[in-house]
Amino acid sequence: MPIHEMNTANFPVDDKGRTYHVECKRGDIANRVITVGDPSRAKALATRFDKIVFEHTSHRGFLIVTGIYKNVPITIVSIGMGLSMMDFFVRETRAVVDGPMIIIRFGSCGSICDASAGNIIVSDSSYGIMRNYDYFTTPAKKSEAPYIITDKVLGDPSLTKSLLSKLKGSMGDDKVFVGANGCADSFYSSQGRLGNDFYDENDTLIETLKSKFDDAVSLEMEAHMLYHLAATSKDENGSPNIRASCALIVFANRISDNFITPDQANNAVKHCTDAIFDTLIEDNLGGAELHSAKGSV
Ligand code: R1P
Ligand code: URA
Repeated sequence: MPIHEMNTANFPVDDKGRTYHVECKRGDIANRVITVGDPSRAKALATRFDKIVFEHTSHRGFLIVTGIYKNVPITIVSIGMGLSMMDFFVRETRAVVDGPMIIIRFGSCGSICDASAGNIIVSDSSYGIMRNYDYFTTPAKKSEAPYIITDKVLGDPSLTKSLLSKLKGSMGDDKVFVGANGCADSFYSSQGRLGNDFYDENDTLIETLKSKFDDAVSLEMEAHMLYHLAATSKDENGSPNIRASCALIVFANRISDNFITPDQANNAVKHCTDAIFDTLIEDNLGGAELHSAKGSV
């Protein structure tokens, strides 16, 4: 449904057609989008634009930067952390963009494979890991598992293939890994971090994930929502109109317990920027006509 036909109860917009949380309106967002968690990562990526055509920070902290790279408009949006923020971002940008969208998440993760701090993991699929809330507070549910683990949802295979090969080209084959990402509803309990302040029952969680998925490589907090919404998106003919992929900088190795330094993190962003931008502009959006942000191209 076009945004001007939506009523406020279903989809609040202001008098200029700006969505309520992300504060984007038609023309602000390109069909090719990079989403990150941290606004400083968004700003570092944006230095690669030849020209910036739109920049806005919403009252809820979403930062949008739309720019031109090699004559093609790309939008970068930093969203903060977690499933709800990804949901706000995907739904509100989708509502103001005409035609197909491709979205690459450039985030950070904990590695549960051989990838070490500063390496990159490309998620060819993602599954959800959610605390089974009732297990902890409803005695009758104590026979259930403490964590709910969903099935995997695939990222877009062609976008993932292109992203993987470009990242290997710039980082080196041995620094880029690929596999299934676990997307958790907590940085702590549902990523298997142990602590004494809460009943979490998560000491075998990482082993459980690895035995359920033999390609389990990483843990973070947004990719499953992105892939789920891409898979359930629909255009006016009922066909999906969002394709997505995901590259994650390893911030922590959860097995060897090392954590990234600020220099390693900045380096990883520098080395990945062209690979991500080039993946986006080389994709022809399924042959669809290009819709430009701010009418630039
Ligand atoms: C947790 O520290 C945050 O880092 C990861 C997680 O998914 C979570 O959002 O990603 P970003 O670096 O993109 O925020
Ligand atoms: N982000 C996460 O969600 N988990 C980690 O361990 C590191 C970054």
